[in-house]
Amino acid sequence: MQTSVTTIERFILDQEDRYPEATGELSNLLYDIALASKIIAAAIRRAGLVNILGKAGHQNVQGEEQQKLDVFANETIKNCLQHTGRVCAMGSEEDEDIIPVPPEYAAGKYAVLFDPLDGSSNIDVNSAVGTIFSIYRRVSMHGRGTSSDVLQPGCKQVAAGYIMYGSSTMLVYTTGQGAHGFTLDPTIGEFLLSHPRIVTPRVGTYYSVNESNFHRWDIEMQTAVRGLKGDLSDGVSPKNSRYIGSLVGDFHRNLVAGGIFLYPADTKNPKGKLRLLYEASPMAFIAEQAEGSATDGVQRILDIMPTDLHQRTPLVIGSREDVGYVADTLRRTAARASGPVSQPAL
Ligand code: AHM
Ligand code: MG
Repeated sequence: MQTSVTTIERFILDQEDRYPEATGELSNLLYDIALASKIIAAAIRRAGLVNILGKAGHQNVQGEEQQKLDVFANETIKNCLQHTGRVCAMGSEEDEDIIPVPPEYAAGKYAVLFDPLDGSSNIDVNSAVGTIFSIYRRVSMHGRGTSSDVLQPGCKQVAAGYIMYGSSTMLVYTTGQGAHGFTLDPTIGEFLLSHPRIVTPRVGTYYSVNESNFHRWDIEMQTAVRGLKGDLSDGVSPKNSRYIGSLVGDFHRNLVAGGIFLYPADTKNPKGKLRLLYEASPMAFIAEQAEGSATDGVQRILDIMPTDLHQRTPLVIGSREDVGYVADTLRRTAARASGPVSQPAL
């Protein structure tokens, strides 16, 4: 029987030891999130048994139907964070406005953004869902947090991660020292290090995109996706298609096995569907730490300056060379279309 394991607590502490000036607050904040995720994982596991599945009966700020587990996950994370004195403000996919810590609690030095239960349309069919989080150091000087604390570009994140509630529960996070993965051992209730320093292949096997939107994309994106499938003479070697419709599940598979995930802008979602602050930016931080990359098609995701808590962005993320291929193809196709020969030489 194996007796030497690395718990997430020990791993975070070991990383913190490299910084003599560290106060331990960020480490404790990460444990708080790990605790919240264990509570959510337990609820998801029991979901079919305790009749917690189904619609909560109202819509969230994006006009989408909330599931009961969305509400539960959102409340759980807020309850695990707001009283600790480590957080000044939060932002959630499920809340319209920023959430300053309640006045009865001390305000801390971090702002946390999260999507409490991403891919929740998958809940009723028992497929992978996840929690995504992003942490910034506060920029406001004192008191409860303000929108300036949550509206920061992704390159200012001090930590980010996701928890995938799949066949097992996994937590992947980065503090800028590589991306590391932990698997929850349900028998002891601990996250154990299972994927130290994840490095995603430079060229992936998979492409992941909702291809039912093909006719809604512009010609540039249609050309790039055809290239990923190997339909073009200047394309890449053909990739396999894999798409769950759950960002955490699709991203995680491609991170580990190599691949590219795309959620482009389309005529229905002209700015893309995914949210910059609590979906694209944290995933982009992890991708880059795993030697992958992320773009909106024009600029690096981590350089986008947010103006709105729930702002959306197109997202192309994953293996570095594949993301580069898509960005180049978008550029080249646009240049050809606006040049003297308007017909792309495919
Ligand atoms: P959600 O935050 O409402 O769950 O939506 C985000 C999800 C992502 O997990 C996933 O990548 C995408 O929406 C799938 O969208 P679609 O069903 O349009 O392919
Ligand atoms: Mg979401």
